[in-house]
Parts: sequence; structure tokens; C-alpha cells
Amino acid sequence: MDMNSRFIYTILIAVVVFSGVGIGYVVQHPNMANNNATSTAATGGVYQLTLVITTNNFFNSTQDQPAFYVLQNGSLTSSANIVLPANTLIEVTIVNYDDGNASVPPVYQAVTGTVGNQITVVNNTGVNSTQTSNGINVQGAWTTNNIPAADLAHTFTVTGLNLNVPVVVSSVIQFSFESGAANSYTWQCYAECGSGPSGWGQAMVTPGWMTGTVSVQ
Ligand SMILES: [Cu+2]
Repeated sequence: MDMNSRFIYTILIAVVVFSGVGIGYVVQHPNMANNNATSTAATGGVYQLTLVITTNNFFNSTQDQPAFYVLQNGSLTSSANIVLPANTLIEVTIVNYDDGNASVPPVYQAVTGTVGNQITVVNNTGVNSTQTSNGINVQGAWTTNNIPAADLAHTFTVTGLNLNVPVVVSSVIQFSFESGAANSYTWQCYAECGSGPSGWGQAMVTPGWMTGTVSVQ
């Protein structure tokens, strides 16, 4: 192989290697975008918000109560003030670890204010090992505009946006809504999941637990 051929082969190898790096980046990039979808991130006119409902949060060290969190950059952060961009389609995922039912006025069983006035229930994740394979209850995804009272654990309700989303026990819920103009709203869970005889104590009236602010800006 003369020097010219060796030079040309070197150039060709360099082109192939760097092309591979480029292809690798392009292939990897959508995965990175998907990872962002599990946190709160803006992606070209669509804003993705992930809320997580956990149980066994100790309220003033006296009693465990359920709480909404905002999943942001892989961490659970307070839902006391949920900040959203104005005039944007908000794609919401609610991951609900709470397997307990809570009673709710019938009006809050209905889905309102979402795109198509519906939600997608991705799965009922309840698994009961004592029932062997019969207890593995994987239902797949379905869309609905109403949740039976017996299946309802919480709601994510923003009255000022006419938004009401009933949250099924042990489930993942997906929906979209338009954030509209800049404004400040109150969000509230209307399922009686707090303490006390009415179920409206502690978590239900404390920002960052079952109520808070939605700041559209
Ligand atoms: Cu609740």
C-alpha cells in the first residue's frame, strides 16, 4: 500500500467512525427525550408534568397521610406551587401508589377540562401475591370519562380551569389540558382522604399535600 492509498484509507476510516458517532447520538437522543418525559420538562410547545401520589407521609409526626409530589429531574418535589407555562398543552402523568379508596361527591367522578374530556388509565397496578397468578391484575390501558366511586382514591381538581381528574386506586393516569393565559389557581383533591371524621383534616387542607397553587406564567 503506497502512502496515497494509506492516506485515503485513513480518511475513509475517520469518516466511518465519526458517522457512527453521529448516528449513535441521533439514536440515543430520543431515549433522552423519553427520560425527560418522566420528569417535568418543556418539549416544543408541549409541557410534561408528572405527579406522584405516595402514602405513609408523616404529617407533623402524628399520622401518615397521602400527598401529591411533582417529579422533577428525577426527584420528588413539593406540589405546594405547581408552575406551568401559559398557553401550552400540558401533558400530565399521575403515578398513584395509593391503593385505598376514599369517598367523593359524585360530581368529582366525572372527567372535565381535559383534551377530549377523557383520561387514560394506563394500568391498575394492584398485585396480590396471596392470589398467585390470579392476583396479578394487569388490565392494560383504557380511556374513560368517569370513574366509579369504589375505584377512586383521589382527584386532581383545578376548579378555575374547570379541570377535574379522578385518580383510580393503584394506577397511572394520563391526560392533557390547555394551560391558558397566565393566572393563579388553587388545586385540590376532593376525595376525602385526610384525617378526622369528615376526612377533610390535615393533608386535605395543607399546601403540598392534597391542595396547593397552580401558577400559570
Ligand atoms: Cu386525596
